[in-house]
Amino acid sequence: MGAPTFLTNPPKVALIGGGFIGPVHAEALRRIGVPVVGILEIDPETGRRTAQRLGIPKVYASLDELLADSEVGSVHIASPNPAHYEQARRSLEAGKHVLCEKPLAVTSRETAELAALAARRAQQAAGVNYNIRFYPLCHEMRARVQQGDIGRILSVSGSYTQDWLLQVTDYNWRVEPDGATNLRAVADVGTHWMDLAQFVTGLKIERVMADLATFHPERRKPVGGSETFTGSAAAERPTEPVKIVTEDYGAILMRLSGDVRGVYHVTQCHAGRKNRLYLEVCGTEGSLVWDSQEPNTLWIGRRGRSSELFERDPGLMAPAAAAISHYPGGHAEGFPDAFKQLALAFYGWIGQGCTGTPPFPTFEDGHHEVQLCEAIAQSAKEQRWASVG
Ligand code: SOE
Repeated sequence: MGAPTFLTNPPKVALIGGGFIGPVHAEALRRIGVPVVGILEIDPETGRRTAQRLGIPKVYASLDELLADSEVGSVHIASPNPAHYEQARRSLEAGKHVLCEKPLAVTSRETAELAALAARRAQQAAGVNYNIRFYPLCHEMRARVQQGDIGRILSVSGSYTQDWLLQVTDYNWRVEPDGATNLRAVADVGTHWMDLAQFVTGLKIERVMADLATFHPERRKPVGGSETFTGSAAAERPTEPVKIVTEDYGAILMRLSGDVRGVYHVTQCHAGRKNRLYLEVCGTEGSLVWDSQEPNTLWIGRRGRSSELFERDPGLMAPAAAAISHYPGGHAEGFPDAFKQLALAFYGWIGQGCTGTPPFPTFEDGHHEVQLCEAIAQSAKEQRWASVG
């Protein structure tokens, strides 16, 4: 019998934010038996609408009200990035477990403080939602690297490409400066790529050299705002011009631990690429390549024999990867399943009394990602290599 996939007596959750990603958290939690009892939104009226849509019983008027709710044992933060720091800090201080969307906060001073606070509160789980690790074949890549299947790692490369901000009329809170690094594409999706590359290889990115570009120095903001991935719908509405300083594109050269070489690029203006993370890990004995838009297939590159396409099948996978793959081969698993698996790791760890190494991305990992963002911003500004941390 495998590990339970439906939890008994888990903490009850309050959700902050009901935009694009908050509802994905709510759905994942329901699938594993974790009740979502309340929501905090930008204002109570929006909160009521979201609560009704998602079937969440309570709407909070403020963070104070949410934190005072003794029924709530855990807080999921899916609000815009600049709000994360205060919400995460106060939730931990109130004794709640916290699962925060990425990036954990906007400065490394904030994330260092959050990581230290989490370390002092060892009985509370503190995670960052780098969900892409939880595609089963990403765990499989990590296991194959650890087993030495591809030998010594020589280089890591890839990209994270999207097209939902391609046009000047595409607008979302993410394009606005955060008042710190003011990074957007790198912070929003680049950190996913860097988290995955480091998770799979077990290496840390230590130095970076970055080139950033803002293709649209001015965008048209729909009056009344717009949601993530709703570019064309929002384009129908009246707009006002807004100056843009956050980057649409970034190209980053990297040195990882052991002097391993790396390079990736990120763009939110690549027509036809809806939401694609592409990762290649090259070693002395072979290579591993994964594409998030074909997440059930892993390409294994060989030199002296035929390369192979490995299809996700828990019966054929490494134990760590099989454990997070709940459907047999041929029954596609995707984005919502990765969320479910991260939530299971998070609440499974809480169920075991928060002991041992957390099997999910921690606040420490979230801190490192924000340090990376700062090094990337510094490198781009000064046009030279920058060290991380
Ligand atoms: C928007 O760029 C976004 O929603 C990211 O914030 C998510 O992390 C990614 O999964 C999809 O794109």
